[in-house]
Amino acid sequence: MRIDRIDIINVHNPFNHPFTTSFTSFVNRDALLIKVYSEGLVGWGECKAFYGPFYNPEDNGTVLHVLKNIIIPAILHEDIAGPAEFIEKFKYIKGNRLAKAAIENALWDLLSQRSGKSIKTLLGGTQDEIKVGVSLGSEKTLDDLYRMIEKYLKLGYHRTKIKIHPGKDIEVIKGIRKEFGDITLTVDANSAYTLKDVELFKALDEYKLQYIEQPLGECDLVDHAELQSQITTPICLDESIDSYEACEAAIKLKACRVVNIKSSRVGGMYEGKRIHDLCVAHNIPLWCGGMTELGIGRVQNVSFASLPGFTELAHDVAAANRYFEKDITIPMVDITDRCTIIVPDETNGIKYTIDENAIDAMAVAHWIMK
Ligand code: OSB
Ligand code: MG
Repeated sequence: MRIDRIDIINVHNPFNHPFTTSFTSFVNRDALLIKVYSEGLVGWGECKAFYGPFYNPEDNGTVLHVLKNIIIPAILHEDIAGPAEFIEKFKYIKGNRLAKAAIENALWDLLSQRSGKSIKTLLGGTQDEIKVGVSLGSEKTLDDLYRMIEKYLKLGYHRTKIKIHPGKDIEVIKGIRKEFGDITLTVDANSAYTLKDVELFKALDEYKLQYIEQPLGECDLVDHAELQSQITTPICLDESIDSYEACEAAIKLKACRVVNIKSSRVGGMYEGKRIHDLCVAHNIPLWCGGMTELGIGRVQNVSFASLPGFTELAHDVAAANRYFEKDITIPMVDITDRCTIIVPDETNGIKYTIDENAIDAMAVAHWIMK
């Protein structure tokens, strides 16, 4: 596929409700969209970075630098067979996986258009629909959080995940169990604790969480292994799994019993699939994580989550209206009455088109490289 031109569009889409984590409070999705022009076709990718380096070391500024100054100049007017060749070509660039994934995703889109096959088929996905859960941010009061939990339980979301951080953890969980009984509940600390908090995590075992997501620092695999050996609740790693090698190390060290794959965090769906296969081979339950994506990234997550290893656990791939009044795909991603999302493929006729008018309306900056 010859690369003729690449546009990067920075859009801001307001959240219908602020999303508060242990690291920051988001009021909008500030995202970079990637438009790759190739031989008469246009492939889209969505970069999953945020406006600052809070979740992982990259942010929109670093992505823009790496794409504009390093990756794009090296592929413009060149031929790239597809995602695998792209990843191999840029192996020499350390880290910067969100940047790589943004282009990689657009190449999957182009490959899909050229071959007439869905991304699900190209990846080897086997599932027709995926089971969704909800990730809820922190709220000012417990009552506000309860109302949010109630709202998504009523809509049928298969699992409730809440954000925790020091000072807002065990009491919140205790309260939720009291109010909502034995719902499928998980917590995500986004690295807010250290091994000094082991007693807290031991105390959480009583609340039968499905798993505890990323309790400790992203580099603390050894500490996660120590923590996992002292508690019965499975640890699920998110931030720590930033590569195939990191996942291999986590499995060897027994640092977790569940893995959340965000293909963007590991450099794209090609790498994500390799990690999926590794986890399946080790019987590690998997689910697909989210980054409050706009429609382009959300649809690609749906396709990725159709891989055979993503079975019992619900994904952080909600309906688009969980975050936004308006999105950039037509139709907006939505749930079925079973609270699943149908995976687009060649046979079911589900097709999302990119709403370029909506993108224009949300755009705050636009770079063109040709
Ligand atoms: O840790 O999973 C996370 C959002 C932004 C950054 C990190 C995370 C999240 C979420 C939201 O939990 C998942 C989603 O609904 O997209
Ligand atoms: Mg997480």
